[in-house]
Amino acid sequence: MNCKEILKYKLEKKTAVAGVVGLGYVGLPFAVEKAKVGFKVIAIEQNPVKAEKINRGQNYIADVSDDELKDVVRRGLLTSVSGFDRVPEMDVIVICVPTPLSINLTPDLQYVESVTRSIMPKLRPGQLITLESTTYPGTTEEIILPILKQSGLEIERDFFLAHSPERVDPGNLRYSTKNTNKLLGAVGPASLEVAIAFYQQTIENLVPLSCPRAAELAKVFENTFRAVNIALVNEMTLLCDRMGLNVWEILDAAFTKPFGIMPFYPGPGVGGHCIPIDPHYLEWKAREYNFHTHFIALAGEINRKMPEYVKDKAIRILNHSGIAASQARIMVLGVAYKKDVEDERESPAIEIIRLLKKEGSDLIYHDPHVNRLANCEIDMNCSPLNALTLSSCDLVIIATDHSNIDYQWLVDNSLRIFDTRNAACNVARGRNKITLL
Ligand code: SAJ
Repeated sequence: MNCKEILKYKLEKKTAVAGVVGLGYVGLPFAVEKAKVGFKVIAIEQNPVKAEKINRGQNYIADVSDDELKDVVRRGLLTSVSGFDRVPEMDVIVICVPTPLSINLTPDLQYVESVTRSIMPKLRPGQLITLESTTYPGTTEEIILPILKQSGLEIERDFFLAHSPERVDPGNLRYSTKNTNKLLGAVGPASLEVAIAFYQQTIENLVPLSCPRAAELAKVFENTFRAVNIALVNEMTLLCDRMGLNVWEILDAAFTKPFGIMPFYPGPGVGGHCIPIDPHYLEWKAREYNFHTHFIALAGEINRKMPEYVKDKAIRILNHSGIAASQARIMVLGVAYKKDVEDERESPAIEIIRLLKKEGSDLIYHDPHVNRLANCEIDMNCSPLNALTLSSCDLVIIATDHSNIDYQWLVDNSLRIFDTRNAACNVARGRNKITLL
């Protein structure tokens, strides 16, 4: 049997060893799904704290079941290491590392490249490598493949390579790693065969495509679609503000149309590790083809402007009560990048805090999911959410609409509220205290 046949046999018999590089919101759920169906999984996590937690069966990703993690670790089906020494034991290696942007919005593939360079010297015949990180079309074949070829092994004969973009929606209780349709683009027919044999063990519906670039572009399109539509409703917000109209009423009305429209809602900005980032990967790559992606550029500009708009409107609200921003105490309620998650990466709330601090306001925050905010410019602990604290605040800005807040109680106990998420839409009493985005 050749390498492809041996690998397919191991995958069908579940004797193959799966490797996962990066135990974040993508890697850990994937590793647990693989272990649950009986694969031995070796995870490479460069953060020793995370690696140690996993080996103790301690979960740190909200979308992963604590009990399922404990069980697969106890059964020896999932272990975490911090180096690449055990790469030769792995039959499949799934790369799930971050693909951030540099400070000037260009792709930063340092993690993908460094992981690939660490794998290469230990690559052996019979291994499949798949990249799950979201990236620009061309990464798999232009960055990863040339590095792996330095091993002297032959692609499609000795080793196999594919791109299968993650589609994790943190906090989504309906769609998980298992039941979310999964795209698959491989560098050749043999790689596609083994990639299908690998993924079909844990993913209910695979969508094979013609090549890795098709999968890479389809994924970035998905997130660009969201960024552009979010920017559209954010722009409507700015217009409605000028026109003295309630954008939430307008959008709710428009979304009563039963066809040909899809609900998106304005907000204080766009956060997370995907929507504010992924479209700029495509924008950057398109320049290579002398192509300017107008929608991506405009959407990014509008979405990035929202925190400044929130800051300006907050100052307006305070002025209407004769309060100078420099004399005001403001609570930002909710700092995670979206509702019911604990992740504050790229959260617009952080930018709003930074901007209002620059105006001299005294800022505090409360978020039931985020105990502390610490980055280069901000170091704040979560303040308690009680009547005493609220009575000391001239303004409460609802920046994230977490479900576990009693918004009627909040309005009853606040002086004035700037609701950037329409989170208090069901509040009847005290609506005169509320200003909407
Ligand atoms: N947002 C709005 N208005 C909206 C929707 C979202 O302001 O109508 C904001 C959110 O508050 C958040 C940001 O945009 O700050 C991103 O929200 P999101 O839910 O679109 O993004 P993520 O990063 O949590 O998850 C997305 C996935 N979301 C959905 O499909 C619903 C999906 O695009 C990807 O699978 C995932 O990013 C990823 O990993 O790429």
